[in-house]
Amino acid sequence: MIDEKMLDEILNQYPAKVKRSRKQHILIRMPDQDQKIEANTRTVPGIITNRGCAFAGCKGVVLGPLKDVVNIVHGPIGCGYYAWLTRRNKGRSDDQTKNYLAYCVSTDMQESDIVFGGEKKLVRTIDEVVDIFNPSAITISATCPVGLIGDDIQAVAKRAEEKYGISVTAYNCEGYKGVSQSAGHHIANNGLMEHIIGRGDLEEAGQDFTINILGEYNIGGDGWVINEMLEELGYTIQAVMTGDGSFEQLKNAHIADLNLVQCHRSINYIASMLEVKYGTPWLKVNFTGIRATANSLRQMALYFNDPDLIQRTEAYIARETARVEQLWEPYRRICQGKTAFCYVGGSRGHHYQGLYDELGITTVLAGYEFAHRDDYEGREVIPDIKSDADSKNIPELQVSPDPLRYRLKIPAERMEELREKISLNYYQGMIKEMNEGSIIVDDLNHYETEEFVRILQPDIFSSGIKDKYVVQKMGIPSKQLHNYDYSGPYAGFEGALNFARDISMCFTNPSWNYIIPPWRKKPLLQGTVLKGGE
Ligand code: CFM
Repeated sequence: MIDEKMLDEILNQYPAKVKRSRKQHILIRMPDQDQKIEANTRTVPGIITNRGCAFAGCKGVVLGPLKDVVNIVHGPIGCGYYAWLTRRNKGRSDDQTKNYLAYCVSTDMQESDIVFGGEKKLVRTIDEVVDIFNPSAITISATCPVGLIGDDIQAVAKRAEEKYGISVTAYNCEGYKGVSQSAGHHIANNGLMEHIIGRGDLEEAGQDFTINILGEYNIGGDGWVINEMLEELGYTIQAVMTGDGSFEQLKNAHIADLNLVQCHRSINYIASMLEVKYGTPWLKVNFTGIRATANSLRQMALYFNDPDLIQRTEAYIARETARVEQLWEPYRRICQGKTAFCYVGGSRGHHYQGLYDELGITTVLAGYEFAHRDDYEGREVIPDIKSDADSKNIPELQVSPDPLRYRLKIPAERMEELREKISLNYYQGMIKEMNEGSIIVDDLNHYETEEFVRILQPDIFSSGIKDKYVVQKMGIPSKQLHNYDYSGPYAGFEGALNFARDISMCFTNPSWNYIIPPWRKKPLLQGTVLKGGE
């Protein structure tokens, strides 16, 4: 356990101003108090953070997984490297010639483009993309220099759209646009909402239980597990945003009767805007872990309130829980009593705690790289969040009810009744579910990582590639929860079983016995020899 005094000792290594700032980003959980945490502010220069940039959040996270869209990265080729599919967001298509995930398309700006402007080159790139791929949609994502030299990518997109009669949208997601990739999520959400969702001709769902899945990116095949489960239960999935998703589905996303929100951080803007514009409520779900998956399925069935669906859901949960619990018992025995750090970008820092708990593993430290206060404290704090120069940099899109397509999906009284029982249009955040004495850290940095690991000595550290090996060199296994260390899927019942197996392998791997962490070489107690008689 860490107390305020120990925390202070860790922070005392910082200059006074940095200490004051970092202190507001770290909490020791006291369940009987309303605790406030600072988040979504700039990382102090000089500190080694795990965060990415706005371009990563826009192109990499939200737009990149759309498989039938050619994503053009407008910038020098160094940024173009990240136009590759580096995030394990899998996608498959019936017509593989319309799946562009494997391609990397960049304008490869040169010095002359920086000096004289890059718009002409962007126009030529679009012509080439249409000529080679003939896609139904193109996106253009700007990297830093584009904003600095002032290329008007919006105007280029508009002209290309008129010229070719396809969707061409541009995103001013220059890396510096915000304090982290979170800014890029918001920029991408705005663009998709303004130009793509609602572009389709469909007026009605036409099928029972039609849903969209928001904030599921099909990392390691998670989305496929979820789709299979929901389809077996009788749901019709209109669109997934955006894992294995497509422009073709997305343009008709307005017809769904319910929007599921898996990752709140990256897509809550679209969820809220769809509610205002089309009257579609959203439900916060979490398909990580047996309990969370069962709970989410039950809430969905209750929303649709269909006796057959409710009964099918219960039968499915009973069958799958029994199957998985039997198979994972040996793993649970290995995991029982262990402790974990659970530090990921946004939602996963919260979601995986439930799965750890089911395996008998206690999360002693958790946090997010770039989430906002509502992801920690719950959406009720949104009105209290102060905007600053960085957040004002991202336009707030104003939407209003669509005169033709807005309709209540369920009667208003039923909506009120349901809000008492299920997470409709609400996310409670991470903190409320955390144990007394556990540590919550926003934008955990490498110095603090080393200090917290030294003191708490967790049995497993879960984070990403940027800190994985530092921690492993301390003799502690590290599980990447961004890309799953090339394993997965980890979603749903099947995924929980995969996770239990992989985590057990981390614990039973004998290699940790050969690593002596630095603190084992140092004496734990320090004493001084006093002169006789004193
Ligand atoms: Fe959402 Fe994500 Fe996450 Fe995220 Fe990400 Fe990711 Fe993530 Mo890496 S969208 S916030 S920007 S759940 S890429 S699939 S794992 S940091 S916790």
